[in-house]
Amino acid sequence: MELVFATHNRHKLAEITALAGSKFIIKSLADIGFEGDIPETADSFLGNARQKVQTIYQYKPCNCFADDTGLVVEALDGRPGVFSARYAGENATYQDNVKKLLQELEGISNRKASFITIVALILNGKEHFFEGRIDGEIITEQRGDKGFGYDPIFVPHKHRLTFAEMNDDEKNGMSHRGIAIKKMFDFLSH
Ligand code: ITT
Repeated sequence: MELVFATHNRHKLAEITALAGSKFIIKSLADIGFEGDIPETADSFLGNARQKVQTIYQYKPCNCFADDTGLVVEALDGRPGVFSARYAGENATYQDNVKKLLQELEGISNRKASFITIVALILNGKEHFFEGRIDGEIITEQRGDKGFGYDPIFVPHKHRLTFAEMNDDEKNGMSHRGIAIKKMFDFLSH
């Protein structure tokens, strides 16, 4: 079965392609010739995931999905949340965002945080949603150079390594995105 993944994020594309195995063929936006921007202006993960997948469906009706993810930090009342990509400003890099978060948490002992992913799927014109979440904590210094985004400062609950110190299989096996995508693949397999 072919599915178009509505993302401009190459790290996400690599993670999901690894999870797809041989049953699902994941097509990128480049594969369908989509080069435009995908708006994500909603105030919830679900709203943004929906906006992304609908943008692609309107461009080309097909079976497609999108993921919206954010890091929710308890001591910061849930920030950066839906603003995770632009926490340090509109054109912020991953490093800018990580540094800003570490600064905001300086001197704060409650380091609890969760990654939350909502996947929106359009299958034969009908929408479906899947959620994945992993709890953990934000450490005080960056460790590891794999993964992307906030991975170097996030250690999942009951683990010692950051996501940026894990290989793809390890991260995928427990991550927010891995959980949500596996739910979608299970749904599609039945
Ligand atoms: P698309 O919307 O094109 O899929 P994006 O990078 O904008 O790509 P999101 O809005 O879902 O994706 O993610 C917002 C930010 O959250 C992203 O820029 C990263 O900084 C962070 N993020 C998302 N998934 C992550 C992960 O698995 N590990 C670490 N940080 C992640």
